Amino acid sequence: MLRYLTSGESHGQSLITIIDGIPSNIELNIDDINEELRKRQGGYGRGGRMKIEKDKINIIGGVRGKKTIGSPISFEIKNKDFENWVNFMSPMDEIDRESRIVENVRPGHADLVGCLKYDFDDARNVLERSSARETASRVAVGAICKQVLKNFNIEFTSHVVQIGDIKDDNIYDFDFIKNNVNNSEIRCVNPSLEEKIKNKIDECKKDGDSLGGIVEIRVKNIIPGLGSYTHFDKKIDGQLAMHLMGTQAIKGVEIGIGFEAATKVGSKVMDEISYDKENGIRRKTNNLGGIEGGMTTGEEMIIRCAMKPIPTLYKPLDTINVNTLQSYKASVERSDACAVPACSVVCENVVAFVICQFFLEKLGGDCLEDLQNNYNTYVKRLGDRGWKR
Ligand code: EPS
Repeated sequence: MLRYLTSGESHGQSLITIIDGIPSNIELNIDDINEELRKRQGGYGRGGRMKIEKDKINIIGGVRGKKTIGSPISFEIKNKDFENWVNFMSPMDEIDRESRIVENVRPGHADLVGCLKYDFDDARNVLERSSARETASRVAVGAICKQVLKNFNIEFTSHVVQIGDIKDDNIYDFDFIKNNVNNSEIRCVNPSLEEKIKNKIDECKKDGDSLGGIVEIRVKNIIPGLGSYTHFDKKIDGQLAMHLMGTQAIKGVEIGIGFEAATKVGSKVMDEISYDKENGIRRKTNNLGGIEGGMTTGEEMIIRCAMKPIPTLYKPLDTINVNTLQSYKASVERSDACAVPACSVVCENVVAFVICQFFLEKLGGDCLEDLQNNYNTYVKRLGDRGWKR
């Protein structure tokens, strides 16, 4: 079972991650992993922190001479900002708690309930871990998973389809998104919306407010049969939703046409099936986003995630002091006005982890060679049953 654990605070020394279950003999390209980390740091609307950090992965274990060896892979991503926070964050030295204490808990952040649950008088203990800084680790995990799946031609892309109330209603094909998304500062492939959205972010920032949005993740060249209908926790859509909802600030996940399916009659939702010798088994539409009965159909996967606006507001909302219970305006921490473009990179890599988990579960293999053999056997059997890439 492919799994990972992350540890580390936003302004601590570094983020530490261990992934267990990556087969041996997978060649890793460090530049590709760092490129994903760089993309996550970007996007119009980010705040001052991203000018300090230059995220890079430092692999510590589980890899030799650029190839995985089947052992747990451990890596570190340093927080450069730690230098400015040593006196407040050092794990084992005396620290100055008072100067960075957060008592006026921010609505929408984990601050209040975190303090109540873990019995803290300082929400810094909560926010340092609940911070979206941790998504750097999750992106690196996804980037490693992508390098496993690259051997089987499985590709990923993502883009921003909405920021605030500005929405891109166009439907794009996979390659168009992949070829254009990195040219946009907001990861939106509709150039006519670029300025409009950037102005909206600027306005919002000036007002001390923040913006959320919707991102779309696409997966190409997937095989049918990842996941299962046989039990709730084996359904790939269930696991995708769990991992995506477990990502900071995500409030909703849709597969295919998602919530819209509830408004239509069945005949306008189901993807009709056909067969011809040349193309094999085909679908006329892909409303269900490449998943039926908790299993991949082999059609492109289409997943959307709604990100709420970031809760740290420069024009703060009403709250209480968690210790005195008196009314105050919420604490203001340095933050981003909009992190939806970064969220698209994060969610894409979270999806890559889940796909890799199901892929390895289906096809197993301690090493790349076993995985390739199992893949070829399975694809041949599917071919005999009428499925074609
Ligand atoms: C975050 C607040 C900001 C963001 C941070 C998430 O950090 P800081 O308080 O240091 O300015 O920049 O995101 C990251 C550090 C990152 O790498 O994405 C929050 O409160 O969640």
